[in-house]
Amino acid sequence: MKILVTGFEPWGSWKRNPSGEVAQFLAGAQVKGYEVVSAVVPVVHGEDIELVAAQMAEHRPSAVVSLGLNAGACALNVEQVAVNLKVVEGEQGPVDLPVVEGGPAAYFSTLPVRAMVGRMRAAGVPAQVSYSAGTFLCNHLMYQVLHQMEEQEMKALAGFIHIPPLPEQVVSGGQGSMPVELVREGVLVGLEVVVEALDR
Ligand code: PCA
Repeated sequence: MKILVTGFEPWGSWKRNPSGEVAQFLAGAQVKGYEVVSAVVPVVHGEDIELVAAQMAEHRPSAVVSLGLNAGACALNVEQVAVNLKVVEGEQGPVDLPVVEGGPAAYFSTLPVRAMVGRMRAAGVPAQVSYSAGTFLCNHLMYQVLHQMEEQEMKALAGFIHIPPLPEQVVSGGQGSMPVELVREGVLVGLEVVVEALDR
């Protein structure tokens, strides 16, 4: 029994991406009888879901929990919803495109979002429910994973957690920040709640 935890590679001016670092760190962890497998995903539309879909096919995880950096986050943001919208830079400015042509407007996370936030907070890790995963890669990956699960009638749970920058990254544009140890602890507590939901 496995849980797939994904994070992203550094991109643009972000020379470190704590989401990928935490995903990597958690590889091999045991959460109440489930083994964590992890993947670090490139910040490229298309390559993100390609890699995660391959990991899903290989490991057949019971849950997919994806992590991503949000420069504006001051707490772990457990995402409630992924929308069928990606905003890309065109020659004349931003362009709105669907993540999946003809797909539903949105998918709700199938993780126990509110319970995860409650348990993270009880463990002393700042956390909140978030109602927007943005319109970039993180929302894109969350939407695609949920879409594939729906299309392929997979029983697995899936969702997304946005994490704040590292304390050292506040100078490079971060608003909030969180030490990586605290992020790991919060994500682990969140995974415990996910596993409890699976076993129910
Ligand atoms: N955060 C970006 C993409 C990669 C990452 O870690 C996002 O929020 O879309």
